[in-house]
Formats: sequence, structure tokens, C-alpha cells
Amino acid sequence: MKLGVVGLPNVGKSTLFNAITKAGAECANYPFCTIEPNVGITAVPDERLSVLGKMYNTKKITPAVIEFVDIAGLVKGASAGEGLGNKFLSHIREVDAIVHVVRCFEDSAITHVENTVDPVRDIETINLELALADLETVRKRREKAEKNIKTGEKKYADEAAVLLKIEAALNEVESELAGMDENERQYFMQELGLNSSGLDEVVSAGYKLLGLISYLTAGEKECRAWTITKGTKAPQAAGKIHTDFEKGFIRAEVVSYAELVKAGSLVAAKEKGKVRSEGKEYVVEDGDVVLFRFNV
Ligand SMILES: Nc1nc2c(ncn2[C@@H]2O[C@H](COP(=O)(O)OP(=O)(O)OP(=O)(O)O)[C@@H](O)[C@H]2O)c(=O)[nH]1
Ligand SMILES: [Mg+2]
Repeated sequence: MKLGVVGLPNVGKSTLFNAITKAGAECANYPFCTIEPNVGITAVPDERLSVLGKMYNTKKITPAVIEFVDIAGLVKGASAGEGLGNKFLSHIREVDAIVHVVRCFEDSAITHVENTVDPVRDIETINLELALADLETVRKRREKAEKNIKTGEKKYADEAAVLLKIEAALNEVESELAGMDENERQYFMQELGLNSSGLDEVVSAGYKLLGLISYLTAGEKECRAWTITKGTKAPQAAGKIHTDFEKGFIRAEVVSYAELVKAGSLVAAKEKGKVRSEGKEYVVEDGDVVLFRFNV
């Protein structure tokens, strides 16, 4: 799962990317400094790990991580080939969610491709280009499906029909998508006061946006957060640690982080009956502290 950093050229995408990942990507005061994507990973902030670390007297704490991709800037008309055009669009297509960086700072020394600082205009420009790029992708797929209809295979006719519907919807939503409604505008203005903890918020929001949650393992050797998609069942969650854990899954001993902290220790939580024995169908939740039983 990857988050792509997207926005106009020279607005501070690589600067933000470096602040989050400490990857040391090149930043400079000219548009299109970044051409090839920079990739970096960062820890997902999780204060639960340090609490468990104290409880278990742990030697090592290992947080979950998430991947960020710093992508080339995009300009008005990019979907039609302006700027770096379609090349960067393929980079955006490869990520699972995007972080849109918008310039709000006033600084006459830093070039703005539109010469003036106007965050709302810039957001609308980028949203419109992304919508147009989606439209183009759908149009191409539809045309291909239509060509294939003559092979006589029914699936092509079905595909073309569905794509045509999507295309019509995109055409209609395109104008709406491009603009911000009043709620978005207000939220955006509030967020303008973003401070340094804002970096953590970007990472946490990205994790959430991707539908990811963490379950935890705790012990003297290591306390660790493991990333799963919401809805993952116990055996597959165990498979994140080792494939043997999934293959030989017997059961999971589970206590929620909140109950464990309330009880003060695993032994106390067990005495209170808060440690559950769960089987193959159990859906693991965010903050579950888990011990897997397996046999290979
Ligand atoms: N004053 C000010 N300058 C900034 C800020 N963020 C970035 N810059 C400067 O803006 C310039 C561009 O920053 P980059 O991070 O390279 O921008 P980018 O969006 O990655 O640019 P491209 O890769 O060319 O699209 C650099 O000179 C940065 O130091 C900010 O918050 N305030
Ligand atoms: Mg850059």
C-alpha cells in the first residue's frame, strides 16, 4: 500500500516527503525538480507500543510502516500532455491513495507556476486534471472493448456498456469534483494552521484512508504493530508474521489493548476473563493484542 504525494510543481512536495520519510530527496526552487519518483517509508505513529513496551519491559519496539512516493509536479493541461504530462499520471496510477500538497505560504523568493498564491485555485486545478485523467483512462478502455465486440464474445459488449456509464458519470461529476464545497473549504481553512504534529496526522490519515489497521504483539523481546486490512481474519493476520502461522493456525489468544491496559498485565487480564480464545473466523480488530497458537 502506497501513498503518492501530488500537487503543482515547486509547492513543497519533496520538502514534505523528506520531513515525513527523512529520505533526503532533492528539493530546489524550480519547477519539475522531481522527475523520477522518490520512494521512502515511515513509521506509523502508535503510542500504544510504548505503553506496552513499559508493561512488558521490552527490549525492542517495532512500529508499522507505510510507503510514500514523491511524484513529479503536475500543471494545468497535464492530462492533455502539458508539463510532464502523461508520464507522471502513470506514477499516480500506481499508488493506492494520494496526499495533495497545496502551497499556502507567501514567499516572493519561491517561484509559483501561476505567479500568485491561491490555494483554492490550485486545488481545483489539480482535482480537474485528475478527473480528466480518469476520464481518459475510461475512454480508452471503452474504445478497446468496443473494438473487441466483433470477436463475438459477450463480455466485451458488457464491458463497453459499463464503461460508457462510468464515462457519462465522470463527465457529469467532473465539474463538481473540480470545485470545493463550503464544508471542504471551511475544513481546509482550519487546517491552514497545521503545526509540526501535522506530519503525524498526515501519516495516520493516510493509513486510515487506505483502510489499514494494526494489531499488536507484545513480549519481553519485542512489542510490534502489524499492518492488516480492515476485515482480515485471524489466520491471514497471523500470516503477516510468518506463513507457518497461517498454515498451521490453531487459535488466537486475544485481548484488546484497552482491556489489557486497564487490567495492568496479561495475567490480570486473564484472571478477569478478558483474554479470549478466537478461531479461524475471528475478524482481527485495531489494537487487538494477539498471541497465535499454531502447529506445523
Ligand atoms: N517559504 C517556504 N518555502 C518552502 C516551503 N516548502 C518548500 N519550500 C521551498 O520551495 C521550493 C520547492 O520545494 P520542493 O519541495 O522542491 O517542491 P516540489 O513540489 O517537490 O517541486 P517539484 O519537484 O519541482 O514539483 C524549495 O526551495 C523549498 O525550500 C514552505 O513551507 N515555505
Ligand atoms: Mg519535488
